[in-house]
Amino acid sequence: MQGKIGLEEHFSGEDTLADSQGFVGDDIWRELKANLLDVGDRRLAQMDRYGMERMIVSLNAPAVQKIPDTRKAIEVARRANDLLAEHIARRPERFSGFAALAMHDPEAAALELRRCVKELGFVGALVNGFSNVGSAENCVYYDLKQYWPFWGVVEELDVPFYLHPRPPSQIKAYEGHPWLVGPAYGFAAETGLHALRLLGSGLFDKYPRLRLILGHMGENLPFHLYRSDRRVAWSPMGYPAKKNFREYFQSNVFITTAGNFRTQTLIDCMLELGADRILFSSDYPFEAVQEAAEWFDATPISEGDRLKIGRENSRKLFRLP
Ligand code: GRE
Ligand code: ZN
Repeated sequence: MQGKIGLEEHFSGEDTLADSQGFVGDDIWRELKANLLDVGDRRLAQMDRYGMERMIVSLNAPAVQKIPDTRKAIEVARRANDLLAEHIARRPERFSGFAALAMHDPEAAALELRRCVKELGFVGALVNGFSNVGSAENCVYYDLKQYWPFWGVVEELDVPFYLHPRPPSQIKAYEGHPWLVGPAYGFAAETGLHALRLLGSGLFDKYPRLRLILGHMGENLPFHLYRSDRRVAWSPMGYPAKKNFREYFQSNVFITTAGNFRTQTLIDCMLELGADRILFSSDYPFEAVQEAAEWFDATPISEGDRLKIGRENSRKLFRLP
């Protein structure tokens, strides 16, 4: 399929580059590093070759979210956003941007998002999970009440918020099994839990036009929705939200195919959520555009659904040309 749009596609400047190094061996790192730093010919060659018209580009992980010092986090986010804007200005017909945000300070995050949308032309935010505020031990989640005014600004700006993984805060459970911490499992466990915290907090009752995007086919949640809904409905612990998780998934949540190029999983997501809520992505440069595209172009779904997932859902969601 030609004209695909991807929205979990990362870059880095020098500030946060080292954050991606620990996930791979030295041999892979040399190429990954070059791919992260380039928002130009290197990635355009891949996009051209495999029918990807546009990438909505975002900063690598955990980056800003892992910097305990609030002032420094704000500075690093701002520099990353300015650098991304320069990259996009060179090829605006191929690249768009998501804002990096220092969620440590919800007011500053709202201001930076407004600047990125209104002045830099970005189409939303991508944030790498909880923030370490003040120290590496203090892990702050965004369902907390101090974030609600921030979410009000996201709704007002009418742009989606992509909740992207980072390694889990509850690292004790992974002790002795470092291979589990990253994309093998910990990323999804952490991010799925954070998403359920947001949905179950009642945040989306207060701001019903908020849109949340999850990568990697929804961080395991589509597979688990039925059970989560059935059990919170009977929980004696109380459940603060007005609707069940499935209803929020049908009105407020989108998922992407980033890093999860599996037809069986896609079909489950289509059965649970419908083709209108699924968006093609690759997770470049942690994944190859080639693998994402060759799988997606051949996966046995209708051509109408392929067009929606590959392009049209994103075009509408981000008001792209
Ligand atoms: C990602 O962005 O999803 C990612 C990383 C690091 C390793 C693997 C991966 O940031 O998928
Ligand atoms: Zn990613």
